[in-house]
Amino acid sequence: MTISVECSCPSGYDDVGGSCYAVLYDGFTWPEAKTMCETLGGYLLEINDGSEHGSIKTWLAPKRSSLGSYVYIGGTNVLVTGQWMFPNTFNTMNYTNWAPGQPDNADSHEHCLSLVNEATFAYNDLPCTRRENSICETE
Ligand SMILES: [Ca+2]
Ligand SMILES: [Ca+2]
Repeated sequence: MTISVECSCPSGYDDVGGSCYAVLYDGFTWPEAKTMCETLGGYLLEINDGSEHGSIKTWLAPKRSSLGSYVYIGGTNVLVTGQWMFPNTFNTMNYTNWAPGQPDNADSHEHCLSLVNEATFAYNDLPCTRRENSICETE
């Protein structure tokens, strides 16, 4: 008897309802994480809508104890101040889900996007130079 398993995601990525996601646990700065995702054939996670955010929350829930306080995803306003866009496509982020009080651009120094490691996985702007885990996405 032969069982063939069709796996649509590259090695290291989880198949989450047809999308492919991977956590990098290496403590990269945001630019380093962006480069590493590209090296792994993907890009920093772009949450395109509430449905995708929901999938991400479900996928991350059992990983919370190993994630740290924040996890970097694709999103920056470093190119145009106040305008959040995806770094891979430069498209404006139409869907956002900010944590209460965010984005606060603390010390006028927060231009990179993260998810807060709590049940809602809401958004927080962080300095791009912190070392955090991060999430890659690929087709
Ligand atoms: Ca996406
Ligand atoms: Ca912030």
